[in-house]
Amino acid sequence: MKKFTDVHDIGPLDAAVAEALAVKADRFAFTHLGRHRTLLMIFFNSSLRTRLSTQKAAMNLGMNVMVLDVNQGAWKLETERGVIMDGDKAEHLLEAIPVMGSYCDVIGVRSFAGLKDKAEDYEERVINQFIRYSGLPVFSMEAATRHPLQSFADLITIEEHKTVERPKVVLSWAPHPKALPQAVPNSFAEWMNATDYDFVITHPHGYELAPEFVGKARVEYDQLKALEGADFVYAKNWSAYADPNYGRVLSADRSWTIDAAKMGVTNNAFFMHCLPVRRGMIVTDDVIESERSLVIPEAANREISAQVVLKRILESL
Ligand code: AN0
Ligand code: CP
Repeated sequence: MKKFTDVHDIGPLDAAVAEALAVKADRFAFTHLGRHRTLLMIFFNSSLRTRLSTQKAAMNLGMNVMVLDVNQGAWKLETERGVIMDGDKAEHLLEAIPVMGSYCDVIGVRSFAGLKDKAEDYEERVINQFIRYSGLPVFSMEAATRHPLQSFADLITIEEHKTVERPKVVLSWAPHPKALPQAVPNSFAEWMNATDYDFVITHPHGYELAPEFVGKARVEYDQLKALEGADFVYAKNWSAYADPNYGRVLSADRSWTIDAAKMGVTNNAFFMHCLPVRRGMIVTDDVIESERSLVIPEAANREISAQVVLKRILESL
């Protein structure tokens, strides 16, 4: 595998999940693969899970790992070509990428959407420059429009817990005080649409996701109706995608918070969220602490999704 930025890069999902379960059963079976190989993880944004789980996955494979927090201690990077660099950015990505690439064999990049310029975000300008100018395998640790390591971990978690062949999976918008990217819901929808699950998206009017991500999903504006009979409830906030409100918070309506009454209309559904989560906004304490909450196993599976991706990249070097 030369890049991992979306669902298509992983190939057939049944094979990917089977490989994930094999890796999970024996995480240290491939420690030889990463010998004398170096992973560089580059963060333009904060992280807890991605940072730790990806580093752990790389260590399970015997790799060396370097982490660069671009906004803490590195030079501020210009990402646009053709600008006169007379501001606070001391270095251009076009020099920084090949320099960073000269010290490693694989690059992971976290670069969130700026939520100001839709075209810039949806063209994935930052991670695409890494792919183009590093000459190395590059994988997304959440880019502007997708978070595929998260969606892969979500898929593994659903496959481990489902009790019917075709579960009903509901992606529900939930309130949050700050503007968040669409990457997690976009990506979750992209991966769910690649399965044969019964997949439903629910959100208030104005929060429609890009049509290429909604795909064949059913969109239901009545949250309670959407949740009826659900086997998995996947909560997430996102900011508006549609113009002229791109990147804006249109409402923080707490009637959309996932609580026990809403979980009561489901088919005793499991609750999922990628974390970090704001309690009282996205979900109530009792739901996230309930025995149907999968947030911790879901986060634990981030190590597994990262290990499958790194393993496939190492096998292709
Ligand atoms: C980020 C987001 O919504 O994309 C990261 C989630 C994994 N969340 C926050 O910034 C709170
Ligand atoms: N779910 C997730 O990617 O978490 P972090 O932002 O903490 O890495």
